[in-house]
Amino acid sequence: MILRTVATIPFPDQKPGTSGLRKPVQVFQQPHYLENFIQSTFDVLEGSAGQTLVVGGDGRYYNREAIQILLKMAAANGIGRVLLGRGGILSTPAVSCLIRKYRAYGGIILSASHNPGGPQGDFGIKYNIGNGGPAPEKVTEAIYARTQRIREYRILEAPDVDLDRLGEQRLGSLTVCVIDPVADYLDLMQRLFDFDAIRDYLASGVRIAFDAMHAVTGPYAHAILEGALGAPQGSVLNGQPLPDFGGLHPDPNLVHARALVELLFREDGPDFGAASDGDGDRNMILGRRFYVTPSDSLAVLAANAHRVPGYREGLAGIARSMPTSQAADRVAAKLGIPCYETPTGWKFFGNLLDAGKVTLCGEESFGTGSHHIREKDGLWAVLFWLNILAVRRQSVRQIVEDHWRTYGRNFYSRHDYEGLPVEVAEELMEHLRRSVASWVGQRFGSQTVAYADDFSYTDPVDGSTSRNQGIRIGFEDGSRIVYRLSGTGTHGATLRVYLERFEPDPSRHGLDPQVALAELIQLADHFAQIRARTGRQQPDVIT
Ligand code: VG1
Ligand code: CO
Repeated sequence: MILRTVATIPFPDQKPGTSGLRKPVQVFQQPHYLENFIQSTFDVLEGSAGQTLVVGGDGRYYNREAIQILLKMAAANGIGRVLLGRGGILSTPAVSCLIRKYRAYGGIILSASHNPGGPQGDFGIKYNIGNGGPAPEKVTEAIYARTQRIREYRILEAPDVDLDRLGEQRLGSLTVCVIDPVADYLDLMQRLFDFDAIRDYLASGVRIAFDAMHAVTGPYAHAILEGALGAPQGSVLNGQPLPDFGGLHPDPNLVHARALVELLFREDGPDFGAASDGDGDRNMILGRRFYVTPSDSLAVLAANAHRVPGYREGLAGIARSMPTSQAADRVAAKLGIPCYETPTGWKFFGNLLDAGKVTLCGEESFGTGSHHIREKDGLWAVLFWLNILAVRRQSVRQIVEDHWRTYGRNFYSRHDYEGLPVEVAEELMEHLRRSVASWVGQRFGSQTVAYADDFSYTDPVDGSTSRNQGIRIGFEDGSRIVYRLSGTGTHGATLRVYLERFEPDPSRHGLDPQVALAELIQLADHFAQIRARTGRQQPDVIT
């Protein structure tokens, strides 16, 4: 085995976004591209010599090749041990679980999460720190700064590691330990949820469908839902991870998880349905002929947490990303606990969780999680729902409608305009940034603007400030419109428009959200001149 030092030059575009570095596969396949980013990451990790890293990916195209490169570079950079999921497979929440359980130095996840996969799709890489969570901005900024100065990287010339053989293998001074990707995660879930109660509930004849979308959660769902919990074989759909996700787009929403939605909306459909994304940290929850918005899901979990063993002691607090609806705030108020509002991206929850200030966290983008790890967790959310259903023995629809009767309903929707020219999207945001302050106090239709700004967040734990996190326009009745540009897309710009209106009157809770939000949708276009500036008549994706 030869340790090689390879000369390289910087790539200008290696700035991590909302969650790691994501690019088309072909960009990652360029000579030195992946290597530069990995070396830059190792360069900013102080004291990593001899330490343990957790490594795994979502099984997408280029996963196995990237892992071989990563292992050889870890060996050349003095890492002591790598815990690697068999076949190169680990979900994002499983990585977080393993880092914490084995007190690893950190972890590297090969995934572009909800982005499409395959040779024409996207690839990604993200670094997680010792608390198990996504690297905070000061770390990702240091990695990026390093990528702009890199001159060489180190790699071991050695035969490939057998990714599929459990047990230890040596790569120079590095020990690669190939582990079962599911076991430790299952163990953690069994300590949080009442598996006996869920097993009884599933044995009572209810039917569930979990769509793994040929992404990473297949092995986890087979082992947990059909194995440990005894759901009938066939409850897990598309359960085999495939490099191209079987042609599916593993983004669990009403558009991309269409087949599951159609199944659940049949008269004789299953009682409970769920799906997760590429790397297993997202979840979509459905009942028979019923869709639960992620914002409502967070609120329902919070209101029912005392029924679940892992949360019986109560919640310290709740955190949600700024564009997520304020449904959870109402539960927090009733429970007498604080509710924090953070910028978009799971990395902002890490400090609050570490400091014990919050127990549950959520984002409108199908992300929910808790202090059990430091990532959002798709299957965890599914088990949380199943545990509540097992205790309450009501339908998903009954539970959510009952929640609305108690707390009122926060009508909510997100409109995405994808693949816009970058300049058009940036000018639209700049126009808003310049104009919003002048709209405060003005009346538009039935709404009066109460506040309007570009959201800025100061972390209550470390005092760091993150600016320009989304334009928000708040109205006197509590309604909101929020605008952001996506930080995970790889083609052009994606504009996200988030809409929210509170409705206390139960006789109006059955309205279609697009109808209930019609005035706000119109105002959102009026303020940002979306149609005029983009030429688009409607959004590409509505969730
Ligand atoms: C999106 C979501 C954000 C989420 C992020 C990563 O980011 O809006 O809430 O944390 O994806 O999720 P953006 O910048 O595109 O809006 V995942 O499951 O793709 O890692
Ligand atoms: Co994800």
